[in-house]
Amino acid sequence: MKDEIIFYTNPRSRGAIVHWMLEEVGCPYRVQVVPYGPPMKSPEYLAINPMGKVPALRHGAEVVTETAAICAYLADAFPEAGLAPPPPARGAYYRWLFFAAGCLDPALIHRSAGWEPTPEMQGRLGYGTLEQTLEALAGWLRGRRYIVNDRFSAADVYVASLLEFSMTFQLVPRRPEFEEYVGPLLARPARQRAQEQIQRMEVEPQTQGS
Ligand SMILES: N[C@@H](CCC(=O)N[C@@H](CS)C(=O)NCC(=O)O)C(=O)O
Repeated sequence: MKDEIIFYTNPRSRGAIVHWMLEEVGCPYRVQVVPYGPPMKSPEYLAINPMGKVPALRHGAEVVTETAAICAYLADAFPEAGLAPPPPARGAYYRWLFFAAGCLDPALIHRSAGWEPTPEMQGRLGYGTLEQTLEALAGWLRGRRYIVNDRFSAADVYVASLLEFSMTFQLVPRRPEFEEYVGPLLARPARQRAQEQIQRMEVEPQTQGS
């Protein structure tokens, strides 16, 4: 199929974010579960993602890796889903999507690994400290339903997913700004559908159609 979407993922991975995004878009896609270990480092899969990591997406001839990039790509490839603001109004959209991928994600991983930047390193790391990163994000989210005005977008799928993961694993305190923002987003039908499929994948880890 010319423009078939193949979604490479693992049920225990950032692939959950792309899964939610695909369900928001509503396009047909095929799930290819990539087991951790040798299959993810096989020549066949390294040809898709040379990092040997999930998620990845093939859409016809296009291959996209990096969770935030996949979310932004899908929003652009399926404009009818309305998951990206029009280009002149994309300031906050790009700002917080890139902030989450470039600052929040590494800050969370460093904290989960037990690594704390020294004051000298804080000046060199894009995120400074996790606390600074969270303060900046909380300041933006305070009183907002969505990252971009009154419009749900791919940026919400990504930011809300990282916040939910990090609060669940107690890397981030459950501050009201985060809970009030994340709560209604997690209840969206598309996210529920994605979660149900992920749970099924855990029990039946073979390739799935959707
Ligand atoms: N920067 C990448 C990170 C992807 C990543 O680290 N994926 C993990 C799962 S969440 C993985 O595939 N790890 C397996 C490995 O490196 O062997 C993204 O945002 O998509």
